[in-house]
Amino acid sequence: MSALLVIDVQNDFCPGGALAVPEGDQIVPGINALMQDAEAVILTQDWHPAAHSSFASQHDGEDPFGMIEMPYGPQVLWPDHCVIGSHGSAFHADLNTDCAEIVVRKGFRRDIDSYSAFFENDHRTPTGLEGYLKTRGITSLTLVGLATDFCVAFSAIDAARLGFDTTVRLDLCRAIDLDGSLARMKSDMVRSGVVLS
Ligand code: VGL
Ligand code: ZN
Repeated sequence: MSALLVIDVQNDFCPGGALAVPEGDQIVPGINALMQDAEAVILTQDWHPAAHSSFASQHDGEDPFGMIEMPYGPQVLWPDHCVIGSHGSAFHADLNTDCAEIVVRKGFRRDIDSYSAFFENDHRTPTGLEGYLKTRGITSLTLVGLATDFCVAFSAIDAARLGFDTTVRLDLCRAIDLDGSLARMKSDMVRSGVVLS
């Protein structure tokens, strides 16, 4: 059985949002269409407390898009985004969320970020999605959403490592592309066995 995994199609990642991904909203109609044919639909939602440690605003003298060292490794600092319950954290109004069988929220612990839908940024703390998929007999995943080079790529690489047949539909993703991150993450995905289509 296969599932469509829709990553973080939220207002803050769309034009006008706090961490807007160029053309982030343009993928919504295509994702809605793909949902109609999917055997199962899973949505993820970036979901941060207001004082989340990935926010540059929480670190004196640091600016958004800088890097810091966290106990679990290097971390990009972001503008405040996807604060729990805010308009920015809501799904894009045109996304057909009715199809979703489960919504996985991530990044809700103040001290650790979570790009991947499977593990937080320590690459150890599970979200529970692996168990959900495996107990449902889902073996194959198609990923779409935002952003290609962060949450989509981290999720796809973890999915492939966990043994799922994993495809990323690049036409239904858009990237932040910070310091060459898109090219780097595309090659990391291919190296991990992710099919880019
Ligand atoms: C994301 C940066 C910070 C994403 C989430 O959805 O790709 N990127 N939080
Ligand atoms: Zn985030």
